[in-house]
Amino acid sequence: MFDNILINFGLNVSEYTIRPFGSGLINHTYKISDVNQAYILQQINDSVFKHPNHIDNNLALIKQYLDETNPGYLFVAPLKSKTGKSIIKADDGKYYRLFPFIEGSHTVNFLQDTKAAYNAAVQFGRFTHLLNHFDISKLEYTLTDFHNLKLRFKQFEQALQTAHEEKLKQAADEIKQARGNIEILHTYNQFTANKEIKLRVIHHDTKINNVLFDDEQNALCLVDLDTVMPGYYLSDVGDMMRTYLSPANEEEKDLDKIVIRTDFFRAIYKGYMSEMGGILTETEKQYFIFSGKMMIYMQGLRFLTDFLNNDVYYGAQYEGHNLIRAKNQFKLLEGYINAEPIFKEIIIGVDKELL
Ligand code: GN1
Ligand code: MG
Repeated sequence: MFDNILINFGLNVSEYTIRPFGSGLINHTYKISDVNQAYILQQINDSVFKHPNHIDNNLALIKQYLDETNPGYLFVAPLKSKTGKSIIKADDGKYYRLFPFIEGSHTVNFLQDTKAAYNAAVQFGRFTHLLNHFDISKLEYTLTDFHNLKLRFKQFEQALQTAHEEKLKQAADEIKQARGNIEILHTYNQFTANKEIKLRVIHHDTKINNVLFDDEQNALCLVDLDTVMPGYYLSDVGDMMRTYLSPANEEEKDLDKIVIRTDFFRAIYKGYMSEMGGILTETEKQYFIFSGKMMIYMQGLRFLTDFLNNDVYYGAQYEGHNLIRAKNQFKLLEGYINAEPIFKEIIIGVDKELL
């Protein structure tokens, strides 16, 4: 099925084995390997990313900038085909890219210790740091309004209008929680109106499995770069909070397993600030803790909305999957809010240490 694509990249089809790879929800990813080399082949989900060439333009511009300004930086951009294209429309009408597989790397789905969390936070901070002087007006928005909480809330309200009655009943508690936390949306509206909060080059999907690690838990590089575009740093920090603090992830059904590990908050703060502390404005820094609330709440809303919309976006592996995911995220949100006083103390402590 992938023969023509591989031929386009000059690979000898008969020598390669192909198997599904990773655990992303949106794109389809495969590892292609022969005895000597390996690649990552990815089909872009073009019902989500309507303009795959926008992704390509962004990555090419950023790659060029980083190569010029920071030659040693590992930025895993798609490879070019024999005809010089880094995105190929295959016979099935879908768009594909080929990436080099980074030897000696692996991804993790669960964080066991704070070293990896710290290293990942440094990597995400470094990325935005290195692109601090990059002209963001050159970048396309690969997904418009991707982390626009106002829009996500509106989509939730629309889903309430169209959802089946039975689903509304099943999700009654979560709908209540979504409404009960509306103050998060108000704070979001406040900071987006504040001119001191800058748009920066942001990754927008800082889940731990979007970082490649070596065997010593050093973060080698970032992957899943399709949502690299202008945004608020709160998106990146907030999604780290969402995915690093709890030992159980968004798929966990046993809500008792969702707890907040405050030492991981410390690792994220310390790691991210080691790169971005000198760059963020004082006003931006004031929203550091808020970032987690914003992203956990947004993800809870997105899963809940998708449940109400019959799983059209995320899909579902079992009945009620997206409702369970929403429950999970609201439980995480509750834990996060309860831990806020501790987070404040941690920030004061780390700031003193860094003085
Ligand atoms: C999606 O594709 P993946 O799994 O890396 C989603 C993120 C969500 C995440 C939840 C383009 O990311 O925004 O946080 O699922 N990406 C898109 O697991 O919607
Ligand atoms: Mg991913």
